[in-house]
Amino acid sequence: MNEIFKRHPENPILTPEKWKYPCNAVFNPGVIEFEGYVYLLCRVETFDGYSHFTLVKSKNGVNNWEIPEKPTLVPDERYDEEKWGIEDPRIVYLKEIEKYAITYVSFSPGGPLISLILTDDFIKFERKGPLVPPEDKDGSLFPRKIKDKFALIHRPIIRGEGHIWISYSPDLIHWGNHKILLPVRAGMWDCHRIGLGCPPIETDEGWLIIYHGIRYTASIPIYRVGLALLDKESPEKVISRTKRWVFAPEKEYERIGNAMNVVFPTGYIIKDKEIFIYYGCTDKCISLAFASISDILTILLKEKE
Ligand code: BMA
Repeated sequence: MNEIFKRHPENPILTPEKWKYPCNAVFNPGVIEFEGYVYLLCRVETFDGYSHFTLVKSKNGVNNWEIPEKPTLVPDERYDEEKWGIEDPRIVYLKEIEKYAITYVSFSPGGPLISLILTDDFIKFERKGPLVPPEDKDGSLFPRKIKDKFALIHRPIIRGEGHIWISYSPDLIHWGNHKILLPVRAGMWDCHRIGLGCPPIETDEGWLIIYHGIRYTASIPIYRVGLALLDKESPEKVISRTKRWVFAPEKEYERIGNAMNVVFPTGYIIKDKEIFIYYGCTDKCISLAFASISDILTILLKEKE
């Protein structure tokens, strides 16, 4: 298969062995460029099984990571929904309120749900609480309002089905206009569950969506990656979606770890017309893959629905 994503030769770029305190896993990071650095808000799992976030930074986004001695954000006991940990952050800069929005999974005893934290400096964090009830994961806001509303992509589990949904809000508190955006596809590689990977990326052709798709095999689920393109001003209109996956677990660090056969993109940066995707591998470590944006859009426009 002609792979459009190339793996970085230094993969995996971050592992638990590089951490400054004992942990079992470092994976599924939220990613943003801030003050000349690439910031990765990493999900870190400790040996009690709970997760928290640690912010690491690097000038080139590949190596020389500055890793702090202590976690950055730990579950807050005043918030019941964080009782079983916080997981899988996605970060966008929200133009209209001039703040960074971190959507993350807070693991309540009632199930996982998506919560919101706002920050403008990555030092002080303002918890805004849950956006949607459980069971819900893989949430990201769009980086700007659409037709005067904030928009959220998320993956509720309803009747056991895991489709990607879109919802809108006037104030980041009240959510409505819920619609299935991308359904699972019976019989295909993304037939069992799908979920947003990186936050939506605005391109000349529309919103680029990088998502993970799951198929259960006889032994274990396999997490692979697909692409979709959404209309700029009405993102619930899907312009295109790749039939085949564009990235799949192949390397040992993508196949064997805490989980097996998992590549799980959660953030990106753009440099010189290339997109760099940061992805969790097997719920254990973090890797980097890159592709040309024009190659990605060419594939998507060829597959227009
Ligand atoms: C999903 C999430 C991710 C995890 C993935 C693979 O449901 O919980 O945190 O990386 O499964 O195990």
